[in-house]
Amino acid sequence: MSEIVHRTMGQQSGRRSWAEPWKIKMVEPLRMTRREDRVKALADAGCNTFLLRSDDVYIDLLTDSGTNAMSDRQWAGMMLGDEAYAGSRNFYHLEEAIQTWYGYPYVVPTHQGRGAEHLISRAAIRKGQYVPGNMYFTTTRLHQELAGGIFVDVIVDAAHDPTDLSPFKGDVDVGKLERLIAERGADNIAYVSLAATVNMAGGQPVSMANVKTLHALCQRHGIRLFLDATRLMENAFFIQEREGGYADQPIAAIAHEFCSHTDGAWMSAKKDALVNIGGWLAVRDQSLFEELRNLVVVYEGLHTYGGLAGRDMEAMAIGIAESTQDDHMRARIGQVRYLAELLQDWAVPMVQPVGGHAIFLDARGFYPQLAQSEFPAQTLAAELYLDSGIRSMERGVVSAGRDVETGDHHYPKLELTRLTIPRRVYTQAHMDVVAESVKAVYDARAEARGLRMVYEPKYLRFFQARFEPLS
Ligand code: P71
Repeated sequence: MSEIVHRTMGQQSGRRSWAEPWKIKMVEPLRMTRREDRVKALADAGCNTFLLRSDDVYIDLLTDSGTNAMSDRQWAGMMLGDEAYAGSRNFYHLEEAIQTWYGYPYVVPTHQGRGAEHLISRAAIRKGQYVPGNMYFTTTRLHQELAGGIFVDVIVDAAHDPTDLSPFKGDVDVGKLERLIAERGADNIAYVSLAATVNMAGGQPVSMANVKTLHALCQRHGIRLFLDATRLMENAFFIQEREGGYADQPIAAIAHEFCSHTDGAWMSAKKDALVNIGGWLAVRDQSLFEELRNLVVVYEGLHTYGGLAGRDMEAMAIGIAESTQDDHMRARIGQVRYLAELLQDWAVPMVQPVGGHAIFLDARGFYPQLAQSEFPAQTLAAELYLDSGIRSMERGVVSAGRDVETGDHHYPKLELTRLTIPRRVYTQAHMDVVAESVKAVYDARAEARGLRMVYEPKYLRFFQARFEPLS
């Protein structure tokens, strides 16, 4: 593990400049489209950006999931795939990387994050138990509910306010959690589900102080604390920047310390870990591990590949190490901030402070004339695509789905459209194009009419729902 925080060339000389710590070796052409093509493509896609063909997209900010550019070392690792059914050497490299950088002894690979969420939910939730978490994530909550759990949001109130500037808006409100434990009894809490950073809150971080307090509280009550480590390295960057005592500690050490306060973690490696596919689950308890290792062979594949090719595990092992590098993370989050600063100059409404992986535009701020049932964030995603072929993602009432008890829409406080930045993929000039397009859509905000949903699938409806413009 590196012991020092690396300074950029600019910082070493007291200058403001910095740049990406890599150069480009291979390029992929982008496709420009004309407005009339985009009108047709959007109608064919039922005004849902998930249903667009990527060939019809110019700059793809749908997600940072699986969209990363791999390094030359990762591609070299792909050639070293050991595609044995059992005991692939790449699995042992991955296991060692997770033990080294995250610190958990027992590792189960999965094909991606939701594969891991499925297994941990099945193994650790009894029907009717509560699962407190720092805001929901779509797939996480669904797997908890399918296992019979009842999700309870215990995030701090500030997380629900896009204008609140608190530095750690991902923190759990310890009072809320204590009240839940007092009301329901520790035995009726399956585990605490802690995500760092919190995707749906805008990529907001959890502080080290908070995870320490949570760990102590959970230990007092005999409740396990499991971490969604999907963007933990980004979270560690914010701790280094914002929390007293961490400025001189490398991200790697901060992340390791964070994990030391938890009983286990799962990860969608398609984010931080700089790969296109992969996930894992890792725990400290041997008997839980044995159950998970047994379940993985039912749902994913043998416990030394979990639905992945050997080459995927090798790329992941290398990507995990790269994700811990301070200069990598500074450039990654620096690019997100560059775009945010351009938009702030034009007073475009967005979640503040800006998080690690994306800009979350505040669709209510764009379209005060629309009711939430007219899908303001979905409308904004459609308008952005029409303007310039930029693809974003709705994170509002459509994503929140319906209440399992009442069947009504969940109406989340946050009605957001996410501009998600893939890692090491786009340049600063692309960010300029995006900023100008967002500004143009913002300037035309008074004309937006909203949408109605004309098709709604049963699970995770945002992926496949279809809409038509309201006239
Ligand atoms: C993102 C995704 C991918 C996604 C998932 C569902 C709807 C839309 C897009 C995936 C995450 C995540 C966190 C914190 C678990 C998963 C599932 N995020 N935890 O943000 O952000 O991982 O996609 O590998 O199954 O675009 P998976």
